[in-house]
Amino acid sequence: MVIRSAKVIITCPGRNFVTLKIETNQGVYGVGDATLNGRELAVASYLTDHVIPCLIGRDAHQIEDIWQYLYKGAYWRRGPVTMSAIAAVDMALWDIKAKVAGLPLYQLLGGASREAVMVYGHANGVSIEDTVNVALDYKAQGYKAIRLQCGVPGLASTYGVSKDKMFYEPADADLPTENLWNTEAYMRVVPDLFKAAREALGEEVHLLHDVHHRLTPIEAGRLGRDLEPYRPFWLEDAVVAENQDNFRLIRQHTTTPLAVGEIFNTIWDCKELIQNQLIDYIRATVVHAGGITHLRRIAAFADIYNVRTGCHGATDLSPVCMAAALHFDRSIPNFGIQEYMRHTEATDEVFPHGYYFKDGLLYASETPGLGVDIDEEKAAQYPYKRAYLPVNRLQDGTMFNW
Ligand code: EZ4
Ligand code: CO
Repeated sequence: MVIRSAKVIITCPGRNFVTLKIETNQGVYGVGDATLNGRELAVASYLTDHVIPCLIGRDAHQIEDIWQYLYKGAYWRRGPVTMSAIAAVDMALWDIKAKVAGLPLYQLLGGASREAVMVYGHANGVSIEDTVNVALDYKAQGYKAIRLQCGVPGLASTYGVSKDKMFYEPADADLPTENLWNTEAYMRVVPDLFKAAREALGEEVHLLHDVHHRLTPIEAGRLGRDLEPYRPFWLEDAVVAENQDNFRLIRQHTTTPLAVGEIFNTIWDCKELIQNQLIDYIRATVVHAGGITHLRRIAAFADIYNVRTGCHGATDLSPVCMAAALHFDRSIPNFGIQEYMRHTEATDEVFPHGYYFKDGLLYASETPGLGVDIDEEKAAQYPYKRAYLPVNRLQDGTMFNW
């Protein structure tokens, strides 16, 4: 079975998505997510101009060899653009293989280690009270885990806090929005938020928080320690991670579990973090970390160091990536939790899928393949619209860590 053709489909049903569709000479096709938030067209070009010509005529079953060929053969390794493009090819080929086998993908990855996967939803509001009220709604909907973010007193806007309670889209403008940041005010409000949330929500539900890389290691150590009485499930992206030793410093000061990795592309971004047991959850995800093939390698490495997975699952991860993530999550032994943000109705219509949410869990599709498709006619109704993530500055104007 050889690859006959492949194309890139760009659509914007509320936000931009880039999707690769690979067709074989036997009529079977597969889809892969290639969306890189705010840099979508770079991956589209990488695929169309540089990868697709090398795929035509190859054996669609040789997933591992094609992965190695695209990674090692390019000479220029790693990076988000390259690894998202490789991921899209990898997802589409796994989709094809599972369709040919007549099995849902998790069956080819070793079968189910669990029936369904625990997800966390996003509760955010301008004030502590707002956020706690949204979290109570999530709890009433059956969520077992909830991420809490609230506005910082004195700051006009904060990344990670949306204006819309139902749908949250951080890539909000044609040119980047600029947010101002105040570490002291932030460090005061988050423990108060967790205290109020524990009191309102009780002991059972897991509570999470995302720092979005806005602290220094010693500040993160302090925040982790201040949150300990409320037993957070994790503290995410407490600091930037280019210097993996940052996490050693945090570890010395707190037992709050640490999660990082939504912007990681390969195992090399987290090798020291994992082998030195400096983190508890690795957040790398299918589309940005080289596809199912490479994410399985990361997870297998993490497993021997007691690190569990917590795949990124914000709205910029398309339903194609979410479908792939759920088969992966369902199969591996060291699954921890899966992030889940609802897509808009228009997105769900462009990407019909079989996975579904029930009682705080997501269930992978049981149809052969990934169990997700792209409706090309509907996709064509939503042309690409440039959109960027915001940038962050200290109040004196300095460009900050994040
Ligand atoms: O900043 O998806 O945990 N989730 C997040 C998201 C990310 C965006 C980046 O594309 O941090 O809001
Ligand atoms: Co995050």
